[in-house]
Amino acid sequence: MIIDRAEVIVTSPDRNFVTLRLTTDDGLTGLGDATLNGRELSVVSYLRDHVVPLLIGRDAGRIEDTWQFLYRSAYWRRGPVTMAAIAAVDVALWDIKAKAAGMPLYQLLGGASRTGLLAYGHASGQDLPELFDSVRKHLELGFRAIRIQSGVPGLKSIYGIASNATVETMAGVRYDHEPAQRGARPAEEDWDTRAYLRHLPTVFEAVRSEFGPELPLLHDAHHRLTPIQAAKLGRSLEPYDLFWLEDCTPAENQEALRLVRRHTVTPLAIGEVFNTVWDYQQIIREQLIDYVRSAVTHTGGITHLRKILDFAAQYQIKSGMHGPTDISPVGMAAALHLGLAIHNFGIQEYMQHGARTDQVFQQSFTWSGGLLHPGEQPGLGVELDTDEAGKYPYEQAYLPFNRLADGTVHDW
Ligand code: CS2
Ligand code: MG
Repeated sequence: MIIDRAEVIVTSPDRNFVTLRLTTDDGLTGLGDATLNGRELSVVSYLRDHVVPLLIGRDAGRIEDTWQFLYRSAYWRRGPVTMAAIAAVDVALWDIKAKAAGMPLYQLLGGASRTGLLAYGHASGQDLPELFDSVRKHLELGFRAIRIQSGVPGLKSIYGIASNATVETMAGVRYDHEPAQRGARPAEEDWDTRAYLRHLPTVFEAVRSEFGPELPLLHDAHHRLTPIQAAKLGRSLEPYDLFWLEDCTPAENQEALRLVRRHTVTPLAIGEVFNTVWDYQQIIREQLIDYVRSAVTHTGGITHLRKILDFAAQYQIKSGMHGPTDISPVGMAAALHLGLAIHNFGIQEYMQHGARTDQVFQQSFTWSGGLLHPGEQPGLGVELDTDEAGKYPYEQAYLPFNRLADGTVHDW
């Protein structure tokens, strides 16, 4: 199986997506997601200008060798652009190998370790009534775990509140929050940590009294707190028994989590902006997190993320793969196949894509009883309709950024 064609397909049905499609000399195709939100074209160039010329003529069956070749021969290692490009090649090759074997990819990865994948949905609201309404909508959709994001009095617009952006999904339900806004410049948002720290525990108190103690509840602090503020938040949320508190503090300095861990037993999830195992070494070895948040698309593909999760398993740390709308249906399918096969699966994030996106990407995953399953099609189970994709050219879009009241740029 020799790779004799490699295409980088950019489309923007409901948002921008970058997809690599590899075709072998015997006509098998494989897809890989290379979408890096707000910086999509950098990965397109990395693939088109530097990687694609190296793939033509290679043996499609040598996945590990191709991974090592792309990682080591680049000389410049790691980083979001490189690891998204390598991820796309890796997943496309796994798709081809599973198709050649005539089986769904999870079977090639060792078979199913469970009947389906518990997934969480995004409930949000500017205020409690809107939030409660969103929780009820997600329970009606079958979600058995829910992420709670709330507006903060005094702040105009903050991360995660769906009412800020609307796109109709297949099910006609309001589209979850799409952070990247189309336009020539990133939107500026305001932030006040003390107001947030005062307000959030009251939100969880209200949600627990409205929906009871059982429902698994998650929250994303989205990298905005210092370690001691994160410790304080984790402790103040302990009475509400969160499934996890995510990205409580920027984790470039992995040591920062020691301070958080010292003060709270609220489970911690980190890693969606990480790209390699080296970003996790200390926080896994020192048991400073409970969930690995990396997505296949941003962490060097199935080949590399599986190694991170195998490392994490030694410390009883589980997966909590990133699954927002900027992970394409191809990246999502890869996450579902890997998640079904590994033992230390924790939970899967599931934001529904828009109706146009579902036209461009034909998918075979299933959603029932609050569980996702990748389906039984050979390979990933996703096909890309090139003509449909061609209808939606790339549109510049940026993630917002934050400024504090005194004008200081802050983590968004
Ligand atoms: C978020 C993402 O889903 C999440 O947990 O952190 O929505 C994140 O903001 C986007 O993926 C950024 O592109
Ligand atoms: Mg997050």
